[in-house]
Amino acid sequence: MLQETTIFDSLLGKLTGENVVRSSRVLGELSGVFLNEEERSLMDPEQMVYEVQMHDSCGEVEGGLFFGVSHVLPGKVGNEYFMTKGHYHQKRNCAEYYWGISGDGFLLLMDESRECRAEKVFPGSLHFIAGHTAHRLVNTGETRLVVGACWPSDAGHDYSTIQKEGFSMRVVDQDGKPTLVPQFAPK
Ligand code: PAN
Ligand code: ZN
Repeated sequence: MLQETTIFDSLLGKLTGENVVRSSRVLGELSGVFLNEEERSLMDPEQMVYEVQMHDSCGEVEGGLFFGVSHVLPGKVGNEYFMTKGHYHQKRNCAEYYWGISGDGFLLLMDESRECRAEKVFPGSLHFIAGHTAHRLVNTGETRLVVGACWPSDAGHDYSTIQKEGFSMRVVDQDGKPTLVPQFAPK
């Protein structure tokens, strides 16, 4: 039997065909993500911030893999660039690969002691995200930031820790330049 093919357009970072699942996040559902909540609430709640296209051919089984592409749109809430929610993996020891496809930005990486660093993301950049490391993409450019990803299908996503505690760094526009600023943990 001839199976429908899945196509990954490696220039545009577009994934189509069989077993592709798409999901998107709009500003209205990103409460508590950006520092300036008031500014966010004044913006269009339907404004898309990012979209993920994922190839799921095995489900969340042990030993499986997921392949995805994240498209983070250009934009800012106040002076803070559009970014993903960010997460630890539910299974903390699960690692992940990211690679830059198009656009410019940063990958924020934070370990469980809240030590945070940023890696520059650009077309061709490769990023190994070790286990026990929270990760978030930030688009500091004027076009979409498109980033490929591959991770264990049983990794799961823990969003609640980041929702509660945040990252210890934010990326903001200071005098037209992306700048990392410390963010103290909420009490
Ligand atoms: C990525 C992320 C994607 C969206 O596929 O899920 O960039 O970010 P959030 O999941 O933080 O909203 C990944 O890291 N998967 O494990
Ligand atoms: Zn992940």
